[in-house]
Amino acid sequence: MKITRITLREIHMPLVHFFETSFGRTTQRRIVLVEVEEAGGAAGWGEVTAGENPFYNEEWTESAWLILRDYAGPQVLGRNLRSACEVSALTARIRGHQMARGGLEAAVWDLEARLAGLPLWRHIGGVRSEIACGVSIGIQDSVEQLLQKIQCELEAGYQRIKIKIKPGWDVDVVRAVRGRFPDIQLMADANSAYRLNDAPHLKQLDAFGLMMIEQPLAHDDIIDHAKLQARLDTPICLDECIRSAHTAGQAIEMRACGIINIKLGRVGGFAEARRVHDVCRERGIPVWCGGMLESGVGRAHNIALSTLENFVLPGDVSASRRYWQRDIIAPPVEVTPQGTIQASDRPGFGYELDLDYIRSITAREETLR
Ligand code: OSB
Ligand code: MG
Repeated sequence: MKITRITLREIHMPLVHFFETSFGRTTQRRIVLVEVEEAGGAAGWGEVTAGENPFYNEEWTESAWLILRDYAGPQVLGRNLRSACEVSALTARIRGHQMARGGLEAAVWDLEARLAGLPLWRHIGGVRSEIACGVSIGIQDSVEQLLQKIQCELEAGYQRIKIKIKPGWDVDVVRAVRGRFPDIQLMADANSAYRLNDAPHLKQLDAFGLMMIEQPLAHDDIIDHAKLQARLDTPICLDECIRSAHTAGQAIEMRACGIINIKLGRVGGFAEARRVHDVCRERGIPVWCGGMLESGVGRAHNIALSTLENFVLPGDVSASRRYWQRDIIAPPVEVTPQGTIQASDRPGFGYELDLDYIRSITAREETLR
């Protein structure tokens, strides 16, 4: 597999509804897509999951573009790869920037699956053709609006509800949701909005039977999460803190969490995501697949990842229509009335690219040869 061309595209896609977390509100995505081509003319596609601003982690659209163009791309271009497994090592000299590196890596996995004539999910070692889906619901303008949204998503079939919390939108909101929906699988994601001092406040959440509380403390602080977990009955799920199989192993050893959210981009691609998955499986830690408001390309990759054995909890992988009026893949990702997504049996990530639409929303494009 000789990589002869890498094309970067930045596309702009307005969200159907704004998405608000403790670190801010997003209304329009600026997404970097990576297309890799090999000598025989076959192509693979990946998506960089970085946000528009360096607020979730240190990466953003602009940093990803430069890392891909000036560092990660040149390391892979012209190489004769024996396997997609090599990509991560080729760019390992770059400190951090896993999302940029991961977008390129995922594109090569897609390409390799296509060349092998296999669906990506089988190519990475997936064990199920149907995945369980939950939704992540952002901070709303009112509690009533949030309750209405939850009602809608439950009617659509989604198996679990995640709500975003932050100081001032937490205990009372969770109480209201539990009051209205006593039996649903419910969890809360704080995106690092609290400090260890807030432990007594967060302890109140133990009363509501949450499946987990996701990343309550700082994005890079495993030790304080361990201290907090010792004081909470509710399992902590780490998101931002888990950047590699190594950090996952450390978090588990420190008892900083009972559950781990694996995001393909955050850990730098499929090879590392599988290693995180394996570490968690060996230590009895269940995992699920997180989302970053992906377009169809990243969404399709998340579906593939979710078919690995230890993805035993519903993930934040949901239908295209929750995000986009029109997705860049055809058909769009749809969810069954049972709240599942069927993995495609077509080669590669399993969907057609809507190239005309992609062209029409491309803000910049650059090809490395
Ligand atoms: O913490 O999981 C998160 C979106 C952007 C940044 C961080 C997160 C999220 C989500 C959205 O929760 C998940 C999705 O629906 O894609
Ligand atoms: Mg999260």
